[in-house]
Amino acid sequence: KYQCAIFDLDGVLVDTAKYHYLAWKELADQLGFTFTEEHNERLKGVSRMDSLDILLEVGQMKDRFTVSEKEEMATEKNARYTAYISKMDPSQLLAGALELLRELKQMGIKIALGSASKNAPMILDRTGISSYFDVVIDGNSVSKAKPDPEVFMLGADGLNLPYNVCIVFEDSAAGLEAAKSAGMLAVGIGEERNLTCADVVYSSLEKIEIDKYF
Ligand code: B16
Ligand code: MG
Repeated sequence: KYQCAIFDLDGVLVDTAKYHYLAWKELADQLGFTFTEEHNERLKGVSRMDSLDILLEVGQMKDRFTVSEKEEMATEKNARYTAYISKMDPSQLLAGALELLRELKQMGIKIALGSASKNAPMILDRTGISSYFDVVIDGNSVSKAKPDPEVFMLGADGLNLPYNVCIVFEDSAAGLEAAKSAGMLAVGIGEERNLTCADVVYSSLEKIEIDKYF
């Protein structure tokens, strides 16, 4: 049986992809090209600066800007994004998230966050779930992005637990790959066809048979 649950944030506990999309789309609009929700799929689980590179590639503007211009664009995007997430509340938790966190807590299972987002603390706070986490690893604490396993390894290390007693809940292919290379059980949340490297896939957190794992 497993002793620790490590959660990705965007796409697993909350749906912030829509806010990332709106904020990136405004930048694309300013630059004069179309950025669709389908393009936005490519940004899931990817760091802020890597997301900007993908966006500029979509607009065929990849090599047109200096590093400091790109930093400025990312800062503006983040200001728009944080304006959206500062208005979030607990009703925006995804189906089954709160119930699962509660049950795990009651069972004495350790809970960690393993997110690429530098805004994770604000999102946890606004949705009222900060207190469930024994350790929070986010974009502020990692040096290597998913699919590198660093983010999940730091979570287990922070709890003094071996990697093979940890389960990772993830909605991105890069995150599942990261979980596998850390030697953890990789549980995909979403559509099976997008998450082929998962050990098992559930369509939502509500569907997880908790007694099977803990
Ligand atoms: P920020 P996760 C990721 O969070 C998002 O999926 C991704 O779209 C975003 O670019 C990244 O965080 C960085 O976010 O700009 O807030 O630092 O899925 O790893 O929880
Ligand atoms: Mg995610």
